[in-house]
Amino acid sequence: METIFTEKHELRNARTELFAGELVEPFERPSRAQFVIDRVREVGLGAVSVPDDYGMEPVLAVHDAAFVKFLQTAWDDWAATGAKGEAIPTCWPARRMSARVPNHIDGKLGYYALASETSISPGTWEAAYAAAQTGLTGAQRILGGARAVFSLCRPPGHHAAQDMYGGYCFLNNAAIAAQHLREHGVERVAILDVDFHHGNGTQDIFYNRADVYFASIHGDPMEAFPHFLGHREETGQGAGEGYSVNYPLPPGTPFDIWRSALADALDRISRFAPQVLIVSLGVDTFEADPISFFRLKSDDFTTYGADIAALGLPTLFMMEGGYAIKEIGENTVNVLTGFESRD
Ligand code: Q9C
Ligand code: ZN
Repeated sequence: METIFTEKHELRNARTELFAGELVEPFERPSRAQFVIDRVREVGLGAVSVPDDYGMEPVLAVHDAAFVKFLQTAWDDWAATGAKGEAIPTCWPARRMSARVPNHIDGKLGYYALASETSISPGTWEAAYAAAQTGLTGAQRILGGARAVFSLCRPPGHHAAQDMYGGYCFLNNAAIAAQHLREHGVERVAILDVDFHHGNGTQDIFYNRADVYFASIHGDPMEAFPHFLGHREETGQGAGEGYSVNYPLPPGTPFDIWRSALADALDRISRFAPQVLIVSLGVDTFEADPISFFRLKSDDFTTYGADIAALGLPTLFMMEGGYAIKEIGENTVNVLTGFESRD
C-alpha cells in the first residue's frame, strides 16, 4: 500500500492547548506523524510519496470562502494585536446572539471556532493546506485504480465543518477527498469514521446528501468531545435521510462491542454499494489513549483492518486522531497490514 506524506505537517506545531484549565503542550503534535511514518517504513508497507498540489478549488468545493480566508489570515491578524500567546477564542455567538461575522480577530475566532483547545499558531494554515493535498493525492491514486492508499494527513480533519475549525482540525481532509472523488466520476462514496471522537464536521458537510454515506463509531457525545453531535438519532436530513449512521458507545467499551458496531456499519455501507470507501482512521480508540475511553488493544487494530478489507472496496485511509504517541505507529499500521492480510 502506498503512503502519501509530506514533512510540511511540521508547520503545525502549536505551543499551547487549553486542557483541564491549563495551557499544555498539544496532544496533537508533530511527533505523531513522525512515529507513524517511521512504522510505515519499518514494516515496509510500500512506497512513500509526497503529495501533488491540486490548488484551492477542491478545498473551496467543501469549505466556505470567508472561513478559508479567516484561516489564511488568522495568525497575522492575531499577531497584529500584540498578543503574546497563540490565538484562542474567548467568546462565542451563543444562544439568541447575532450570526454576523465580526471584524475583529477576537470575534472571528469565536465565530469560526467550535471549541477552544485548538490554538492557531504560525504555519497552521500551510500545514492544513498540505494535509488536504495529501488526502487529495490519495483520492487521485484511487481514481487511477489503486486498491488501497494511506494518506498520512496531519493536522487531522474530521471535526472541521464547512465554516468551523476545532478539535485539532482546520480543513476536513476526508470531506475534501470525498467531494473530489464525486467530481471525478465516482457516484457513491462511503466514509467510515473509526476515530474515537464523532466526525461532526464530516457528518455536517454531507448530512443532507444521498451520494456520500457517513458512518461513525465513537465515544457517546453525552460523555465525550465534541459533545454536541453524534447521537444515535442523527440519521441524515432531507435527501440525506438514512445516509448517516452513528454508533455512540459508553466509557470502557471493549473491542468485541466496538467490533459489533463496525460489523453493522460495514453491512450498511455494503448495502449502500459505494464505489470507494474512505476510512477516517483515528487510533485514539486504543486502551492507553490519554484523552479517550475505549479499550482496544494493539492486535485489535489488525483484526478490524481485515474486517474492513472484506468489503472488497477501493479504500482510502486518512489519518485522524490518536494520542498514545509511543504506540501510534504500531496501532495505525496494524490497521493497514490487517487490511492487506485479507486483501
Ligand atoms: N477532556 C481528534 O481526535 N478535547 N480530535 C478533548 C478531553 C478535544 C480530538 C478534551 C479532542 C479533539 C482529531
Ligand atoms: Zn479523535
